[in-house]
Amino acid sequence: MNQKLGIIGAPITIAQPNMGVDLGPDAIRHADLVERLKNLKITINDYGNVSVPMTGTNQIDPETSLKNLNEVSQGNENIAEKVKEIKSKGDFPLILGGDHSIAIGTIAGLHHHYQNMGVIWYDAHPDLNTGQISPSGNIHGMSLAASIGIGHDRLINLGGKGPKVDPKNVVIIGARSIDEGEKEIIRENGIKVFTMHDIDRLGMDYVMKNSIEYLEEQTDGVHLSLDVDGIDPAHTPGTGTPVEGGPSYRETRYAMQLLHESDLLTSVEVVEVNPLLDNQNKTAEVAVDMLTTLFGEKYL
Ligand code: 4U7
Ligand code: MN
Ligand code: MN
Ligand code: MN
Repeated sequence: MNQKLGIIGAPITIAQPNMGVDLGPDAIRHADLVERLKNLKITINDYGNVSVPMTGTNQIDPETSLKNLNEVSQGNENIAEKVKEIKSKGDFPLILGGDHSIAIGTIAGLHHHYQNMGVIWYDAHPDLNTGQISPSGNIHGMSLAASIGIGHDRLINLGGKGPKVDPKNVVIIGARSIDEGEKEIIRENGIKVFTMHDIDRLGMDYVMKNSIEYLEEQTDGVHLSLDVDGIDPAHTPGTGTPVEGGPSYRETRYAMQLLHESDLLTSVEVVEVNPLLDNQNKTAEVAVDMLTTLFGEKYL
């Protein structure tokens, strides 16, 4: 793993309805992210937060069936630009969300640097909705769809024309809340998914090693998109769409350890930390434990 890290905050909040995800980057920094990474002898450039539109509504636009399309697109264009720029400098991009719509921007920014990039989507949800099939109209539930070229043109063509990732280069891990329309998209596009049942049956060790081997063979770079609601809400309560029955702190931390050992990842984002839903800032602390493990922090 590249030992020069470029951190950017991406505080989009209006692709989901709860107040407070825009404070995610600050909450994660407050949980000593930079200090802990520096202890690992990693060089850090913190570029601060990208500016994104903060005012939206909770109304679904009848024409697009989406909420705040213009504002979410604009914010993601800014994120894509910044990610592209720090990647060009040779930094390893670490993006702090913000709601999960930011993946549209980060992946768009990254895709300029790869021919065949892969994505690990660690999440309770597959985020494969479109305006037509979404039960909510919230764009944070559509970001993976947009990145593989499904959904509204504005989202698909953000930061460069067309799909950014081949659906065959995606592995979803921890899914346990999959909408009916999303199930169809998974089947039609041959997306590799390890649901919670798969993790229970096979164990996290097998699931991660299989995912790493699968992506290693066919990609030239792998982005980890870590939604904190992927982890069981017992450990990460401060998030807007928690789902019971997720992988534990230990299982997730072990998954991060295996990713560290594999040296597979070329960029990382952590999203959906909402400190207003968690007055202990426990969720951000867990996010930081996962990130430092990913970058080589050991128990012994
Ligand atoms: B997250 C949901 F209906 N699928 O689309 C939707 F359950 O980025 C939730 O994974 C989306 O947190 C959650 O609104 C988006 C819902
Ligand atoms: Mn998500
Ligand atoms: Mn989620
Ligand atoms: Mn969520």
